[in-house]
Amino acid sequence: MSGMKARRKTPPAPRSTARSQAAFEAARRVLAGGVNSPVRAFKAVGGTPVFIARAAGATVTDLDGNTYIDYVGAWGPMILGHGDKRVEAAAGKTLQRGWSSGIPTEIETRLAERVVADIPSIELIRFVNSGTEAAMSAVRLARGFTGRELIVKVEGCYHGHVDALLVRAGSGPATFGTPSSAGVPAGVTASTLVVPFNDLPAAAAVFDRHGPRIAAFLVEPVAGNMGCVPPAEGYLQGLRDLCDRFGALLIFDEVMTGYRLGLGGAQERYGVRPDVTCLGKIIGGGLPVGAYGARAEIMNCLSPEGPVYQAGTLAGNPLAMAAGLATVEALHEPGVYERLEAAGARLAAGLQEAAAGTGAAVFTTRVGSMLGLFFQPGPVTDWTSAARSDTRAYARFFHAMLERGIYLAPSQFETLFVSLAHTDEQIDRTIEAAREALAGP
Ligand code: KE4
Repeated sequence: MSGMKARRKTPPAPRSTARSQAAFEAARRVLAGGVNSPVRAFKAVGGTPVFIARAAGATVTDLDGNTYIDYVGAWGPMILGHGDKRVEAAAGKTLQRGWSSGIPTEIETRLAERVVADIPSIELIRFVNSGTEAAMSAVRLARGFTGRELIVKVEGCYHGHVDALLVRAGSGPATFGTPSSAGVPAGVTASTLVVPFNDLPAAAAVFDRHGPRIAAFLVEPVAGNMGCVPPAEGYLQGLRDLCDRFGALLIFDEVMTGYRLGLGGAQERYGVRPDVTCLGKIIGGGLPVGAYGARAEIMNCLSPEGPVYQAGTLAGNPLAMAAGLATVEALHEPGVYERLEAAGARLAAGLQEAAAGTGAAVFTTRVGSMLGLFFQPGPVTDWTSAARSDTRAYARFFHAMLERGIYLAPSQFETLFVSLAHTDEQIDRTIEAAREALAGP
């Protein structure tokens, strides 16, 4: 790739989006904002969202027949690529046998056995229906287990739309969170403290001040919701040490990193064991799922064994379990994570070269097959630095890439995901498109 000159720009062929436009208008008449999750509405990048007709391998195709190389991958779950036949077969078998009973099924045990064997810190697990539920339940469990009230979270980390975790950091290194959403009473976030990512002194300060009252420190071990921001050297171990010193639980939100960064997730990659792990996304193979797990001493506090309540009509749903188990089993095949690493590295190197070749101020980050693309010189180490990104430049880039058949996250503050289905040719096509897009009109 090195030394590739920016080829003469070939303006992208005109792309019809009439059917997506009509679909969005219809959706807006009956769905709040026309979507079932805000980021999908393209508000952060402008324009009208495309509606997908089908997805296969590394691509998605919209209602107007435009096909895109997809780097959203359902926000992480589709690590095998779309339409994986192993997952389809497993889900199909479950559909034939009956896919929802509210009565225990062995498929729940099978997936739990896999996760317990793979994730170093988990002895017992509980499945729920989303990452939000996993984080919400993990926080309740930590408070129930420790008998303490305060939760520390990291500014810029996202753990789903849990009232107590929808908090904006105030100014200063360690502040009590103020609600970042309407409808969340101040009292609900009054027990949530917020510190910057990758700032051990700030974390130590909050423990020095409130340590005996802190139930848990909750963090994404690799931040994926401010863009992709890796932990600084020693940061995760430092949090581990602080939690040990003050008797608080360390909760890793691995909803995104679990099975993304390896069979043992970020905790295996960085060699730091949390007390509680949240999971989601990949373990459902693209169907609704979440989970949280810990050593038995903690999990046995959960109802029906213990006093901490949590429940769910569709928790452990056999269809989601089957899709998740097929996905996780496929990830055990030899060489899988080496392929993901190589694909991620190829894309990151190509994007860096494309930016350098056009003089665009783009700072890229990568951990495995998770990539960040910040429109600024960098470095990006936390939310404050991430927020300096030129979101208008990102929006222009997003649309320029969309016109060239590349579907990126419709927000600067998301992570790009490479799957096992992305070929070198598709990655190189993405890099070429980026070169043209960054070169500007
Ligand atoms: P869900 O409730 O959306 O399944 O999971 C919440 C969640 C928890 N923890 C982490 C680290 C997460 O990344 C998420 C959800 N991720 C976002 C994308 N950054 C989901 C996309 C969306 O909200 O539409």
